[in-house]
Amino acid sequence: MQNKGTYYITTPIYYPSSNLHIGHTYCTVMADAMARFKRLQGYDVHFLTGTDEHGQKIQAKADEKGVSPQAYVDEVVAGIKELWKTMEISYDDFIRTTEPRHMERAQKIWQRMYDKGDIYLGKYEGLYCRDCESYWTEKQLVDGNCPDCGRPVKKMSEDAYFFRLSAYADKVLKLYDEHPEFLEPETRRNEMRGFIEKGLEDTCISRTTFDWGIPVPNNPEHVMYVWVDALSNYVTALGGPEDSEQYLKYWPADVHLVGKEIVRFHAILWPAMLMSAGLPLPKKVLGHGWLLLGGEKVSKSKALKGKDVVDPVILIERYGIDALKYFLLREYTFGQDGNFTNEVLLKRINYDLANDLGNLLSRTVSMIEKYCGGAVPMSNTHDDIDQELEDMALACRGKVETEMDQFAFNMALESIWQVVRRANKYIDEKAPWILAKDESKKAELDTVMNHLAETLRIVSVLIYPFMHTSSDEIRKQLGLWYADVQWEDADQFFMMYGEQVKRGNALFPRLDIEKELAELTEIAEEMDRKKAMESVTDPVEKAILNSVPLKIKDPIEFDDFDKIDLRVGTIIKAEKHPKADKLLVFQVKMGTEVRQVISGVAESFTPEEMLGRKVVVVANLKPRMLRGLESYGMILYAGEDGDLHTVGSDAEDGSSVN
Ligand code: ME8
Repeated sequence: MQNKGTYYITTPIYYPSSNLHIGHTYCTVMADAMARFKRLQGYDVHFLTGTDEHGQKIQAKADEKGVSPQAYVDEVVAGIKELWKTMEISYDDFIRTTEPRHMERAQKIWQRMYDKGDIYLGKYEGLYCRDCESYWTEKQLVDGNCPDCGRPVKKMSEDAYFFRLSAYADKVLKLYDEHPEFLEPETRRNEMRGFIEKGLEDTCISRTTFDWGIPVPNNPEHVMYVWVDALSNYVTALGGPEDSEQYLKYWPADVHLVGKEIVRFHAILWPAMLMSAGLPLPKKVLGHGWLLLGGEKVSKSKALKGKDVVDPVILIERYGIDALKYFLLREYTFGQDGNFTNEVLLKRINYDLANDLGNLLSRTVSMIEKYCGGAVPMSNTHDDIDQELEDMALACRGKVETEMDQFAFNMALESIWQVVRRANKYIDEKAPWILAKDESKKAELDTVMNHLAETLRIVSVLIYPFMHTSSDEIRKQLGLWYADVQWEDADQFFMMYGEQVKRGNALFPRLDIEKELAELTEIAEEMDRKKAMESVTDPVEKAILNSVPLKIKDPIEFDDFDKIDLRVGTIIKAEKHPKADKLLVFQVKMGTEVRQVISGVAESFTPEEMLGRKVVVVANLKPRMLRGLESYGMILYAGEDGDLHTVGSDAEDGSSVN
């Protein structure tokens, strides 16, 4: 395979403030699919992801938990790495901003900017959102709150270093003009252009109010603003800014894939920092849209209220990695926001994966086993329908390449699924089960089987970047387990003659959507409750939130209840029943009347323990003989057999209990 050069792709480095959700997974899955696609095409790919571990928010989270910030991030980062491992994310490097390799090199980038004269000491006053680590002006606030996350902002004032961002406004605009491909989609470019044209002010890039950050060179009272620290990761992970093998090989990055809310940092601050530091600029910043839940961004900082599970770990456990990856890549249009619901996920799994792809595989393999003894036959005949399927399958690779060049994952998958659906239709049109009944149609039947096997082989190549586990399974069932996936093989049609197919498990079992939705709703509600609990300190509120309905008997009418006459009484005599070990015999004084009442509580109480106790008696229960002695009523007890308690009252003997 010819080497096509290098390809360096990055995801944002995520905040390890808490576990990641489906939104982070979305971005990483896109980057992974692109990295795998480029590798398959023959590029020398470097795929970087990581974690952005400094800043006040992390420090505050650690304080809340009573652990050091480092211990806090270590634990969350371990979970993030575990998630990527479970999802088989093929990153080449994982950068943590607390690693010395990053911290030292980020200081070098700072120093280069300082030496250029672009960093100076001043005073910062502004409205700060701790959650977004951003300063805002009064005008930018929405209803007095942070325009990004909607949380309250705080007035802050501190000595701070400033970066001469204003000096780079024209240069960044020129970059957009000369290299419009630097920032896509176009809507984001227009937004950023508008933002810059309103006037760029110098930006504050150090903090003194906390110390969980990279010390500023020569003035360790200050730590670097977390965005200057974080953005540097794309260079530091390679060994830059100093010349090093990886840095020279992969920098500048081919693409920084980021969510639309952080395009501002990547398309304004980052190129300005790099220009100042005298370093080459990345080739492209690509802003993707958000996954929404009920119209709102899925996010870590807002407690979620809803019935949809957004925890990727749970979804993967239930439906598998490929189902989730396929869904994320197929359902959403790059650059746009899209609603996430469990229902659309489950429908995609059933319709596209179980019905379309899974069926095509199981029908093909079982028919080859049944009609051809398990070996893929030669294609000896040929008609227009065969040709149409062949043409469509062969044209697909080019379409996928074009669509992937646009990051149109959904369109690439749709193109592949057009082939899958065409192949299923081909089976219905050719009706092999009828051909099989007629000896004279054997050659035609062989052609059908051959075309199906070849089409599936091409599909197995084309889906590899998106869902490699399913690709492997298809190839196993087609008897191709021994052959590596080669991108060029999607351009060949007749490669399968003689391969031994073998039926395996269903690729994607069909789901009972109603049942799954009910279970997911239960899980989501339980998670919501736990999340709400985390922020509640008041014990009463905690108890109310924790309240789980009791399992109780069927409701009764008030009239039914009113028939029961409950009275307070005092036990004035207690003794064992002469003929029954489990029974105690009491004389209970209830106002004017003293009654004999017998209870089966000898395993919980001695007669002495019961003597003198106030109890509540069901006074109008019909009398009953118990081993030769009459009982006139029933005493109420609480608890389980063996651990019973009397139910008392301070009220006078004989009083009614209502
Ligand atoms: O911003 N839909 O980290 P972060 C789609 N540390 N994507 C989403 C999403 C959603 N609802 N929610 C999050 C940071 N994302 C900084 C980045 S980079 C130098 C520093 C994805 O943990 C999306 O890619 O808040 C977004 O940009 C990223 O997670 C933000 O992750």
